[in-house]
Amino acid sequence: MNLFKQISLKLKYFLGSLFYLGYAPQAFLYSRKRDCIERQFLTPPAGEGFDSPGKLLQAEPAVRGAHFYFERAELEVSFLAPDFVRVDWFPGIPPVPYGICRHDWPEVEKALEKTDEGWSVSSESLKVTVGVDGSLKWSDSAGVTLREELPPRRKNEGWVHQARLRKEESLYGLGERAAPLDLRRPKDGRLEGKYRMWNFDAAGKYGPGSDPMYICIPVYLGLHEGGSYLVFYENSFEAYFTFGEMATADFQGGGLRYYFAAGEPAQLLERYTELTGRPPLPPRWALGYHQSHWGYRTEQAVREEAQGFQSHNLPLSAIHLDIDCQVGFRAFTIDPDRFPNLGSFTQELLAQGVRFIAILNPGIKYSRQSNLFLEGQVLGGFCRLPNGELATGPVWPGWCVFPDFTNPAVRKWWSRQYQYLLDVGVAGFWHDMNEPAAFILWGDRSLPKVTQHYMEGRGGDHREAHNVYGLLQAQAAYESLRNYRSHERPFIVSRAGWAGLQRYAWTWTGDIECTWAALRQTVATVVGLGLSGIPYSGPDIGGFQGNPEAELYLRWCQMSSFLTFCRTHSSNNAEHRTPWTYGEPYLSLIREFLQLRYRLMPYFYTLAWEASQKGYPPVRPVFWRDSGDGALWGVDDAFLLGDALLVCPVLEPGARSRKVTLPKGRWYSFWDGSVMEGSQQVELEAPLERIPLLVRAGSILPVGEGELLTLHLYPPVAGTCEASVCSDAGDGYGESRLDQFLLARSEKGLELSWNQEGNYPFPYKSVRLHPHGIVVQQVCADGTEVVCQGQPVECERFQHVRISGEFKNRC
Ligand code: NBV
Repeated sequence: MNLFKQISLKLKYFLGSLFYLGYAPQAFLYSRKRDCIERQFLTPPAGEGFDSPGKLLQAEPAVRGAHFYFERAELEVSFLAPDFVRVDWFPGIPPVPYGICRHDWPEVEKALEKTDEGWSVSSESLKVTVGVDGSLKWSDSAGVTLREELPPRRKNEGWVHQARLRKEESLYGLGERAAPLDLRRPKDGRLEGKYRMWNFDAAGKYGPGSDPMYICIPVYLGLHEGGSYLVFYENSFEAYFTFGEMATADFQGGGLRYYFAAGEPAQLLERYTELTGRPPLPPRWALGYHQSHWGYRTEQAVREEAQGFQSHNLPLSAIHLDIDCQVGFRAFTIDPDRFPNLGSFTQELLAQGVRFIAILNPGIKYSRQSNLFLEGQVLGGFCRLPNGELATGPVWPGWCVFPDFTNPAVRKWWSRQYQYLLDVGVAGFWHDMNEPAAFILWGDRSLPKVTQHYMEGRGGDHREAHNVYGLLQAQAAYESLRNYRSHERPFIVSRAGWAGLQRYAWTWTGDIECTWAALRQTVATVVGLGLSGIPYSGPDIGGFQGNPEAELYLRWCQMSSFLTFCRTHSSNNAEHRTPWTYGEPYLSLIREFLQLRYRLMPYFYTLAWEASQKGYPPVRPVFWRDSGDGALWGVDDAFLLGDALLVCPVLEPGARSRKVTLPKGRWYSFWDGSVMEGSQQVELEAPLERIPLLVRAGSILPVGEGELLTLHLYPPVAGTCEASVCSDAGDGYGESRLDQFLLARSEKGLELSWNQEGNYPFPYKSVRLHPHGIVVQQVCADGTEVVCQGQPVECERFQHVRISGEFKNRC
């Protein structure tokens, strides 16, 4: 970097810091006030609690399971499905069901029996044994114990719940975490993961080890030699989770209601998202590349950015506008002086295939000059303190008030605010600072814990409402977009959230630092979010604060090309960063990966459709389909994209090769078709221009280029495999189609059959088949020989294709 650039960057950083300093007096006053209010109103917790539920007195059958009466507590076990159970311990206030989507579950056949240990309630696939002391044991239909829970303890107004863990057991999830994927082994394999449940603004910069983060969800998946299970606590209060010898969940308030599911990871996600909601199919463009920077101040700056993508021949689907496009950083504003023709400008961008996304913070400027403030006041829609005062806190516009999204009338009012930006062509919204965050000099970066909330009418305070705040803001936005622009699918990105956020929004992993360690962290964070039900996420490519060296940015782009949310973003005091910032050879290398992402769009889109049907995250842990292979449980430097692709990003500076732990089966290199046998660790080349990308034998990978769809056929080691391609108009709620392909391997070659469902017309003019691992001799489509020169074979439409040839690799 030349001297001039270095000086100007330092200056930018310095000015940026001064900018923050401007908020220091308000942050000071706020921190003091928050402490004072909490001292005044945060009463010592009522209720004494108890160390155990006492002895079991009575058990009786209930419609869905059984009811148990203990000396000091009651327990209800309800089967929602044969492999899915809800457990309720009383006393404790029942949760407002913000996380829950499904309430009507069909009745399940179950039996209540007295046993030597106590009582058991069982379905065809799961048995829960309730001990006379209140301990619970979960076992599968083969009698294998999946989990042993200790009698819960009531601590003041909350509960402490503990389960024994096996030595080898690994745990995943808890929403967004800057920890290794296996949350039980954060350091050197030692068993000591500690995690807080309290959505938290990392405020500009975080790295591996930071805890908590913006999205905390009390859900985790356990994996051990006996099988796998999932536990979700429906409790939004602040909590502390410890994963050591035991798994401990320590809730500061609320009832102890949790759900237990047993099965393979895929089945667990299916159940969990049946309960908390499936992610709707996003608009197809959202799976493209997004460009963002905190610093696009004018229409011209945005126009130039979009032109940069055109002139560098780079694909671009959306540009995100940060707070500097607003008037005084106020929500729902875009400065008309700097964006004088917003309506025509968004159309100009759209004509180039680029969507305009606008940022939005929940804090409303506390000012009688603000209509939003006056309206919200009339509605009585802002959060208040126990003394009746408005809860105010400093954020970007200065002193702000905060809408109480736990009030349906407030959500409705908030929903209406999006309308005019939708009318001028804003395509989607980016919710920031919605933990909610306030500026502080010390203490908690949010509202006082005693802040009052409506909680759908039953009342409550911020200790309970904090973690669902971002979720409910996202709900208001989603409903707004469904309502005001009903022919298009909503696109919302939310920094904070809770269980069920997937129903409304995507997320990004916040203000991650610009380091190689941060790049590595992204894999575990994104995969962990997926296992917590949130399938659409990605990092600020290159990191938020600071300026990555060219190689780091390139490696970050290469990895993110395979994540669901692919967006470069950077802070206002970092250098403006785009794929061409570093010149050649980086620009060409990044272009290649972004173009590959767009070619893989039929695959991405089909995975998104699958997520909407089953809740499977497109980005998956390497153990997803091989959960019995302990060698994969700790792998968090690679991930699966769907079932077909194993993505192995390069996470170290200067590395030109890397180790890859292969799941069982056979694997093809995407780049050169070379073959590797699975269940081993291999060292693969990773020159600057490539990261190892492998395809599982037994995959059909759809690749689209304009009107041509290429099906890459990777023969199964034996037998058959299948894949689908989902197509529709790419947005809206019209017709769709599913093309299902079945590939069978025999001694003589391959047979491919094509089954079509749905009324949307097939969007490709021709189909090309590209078989791998076989020297093709003859191809017949529906009984007629097809001319084939070389490997790829052009076909029009067919029902059945026979590919005869010699396999390069025997079974
Ligand atoms: O709006 C400014 C930033 C935004 O660029 C970033 O992505 C958010 O995570 N925002 C945080 C607020 C300020 C952070 C220091």
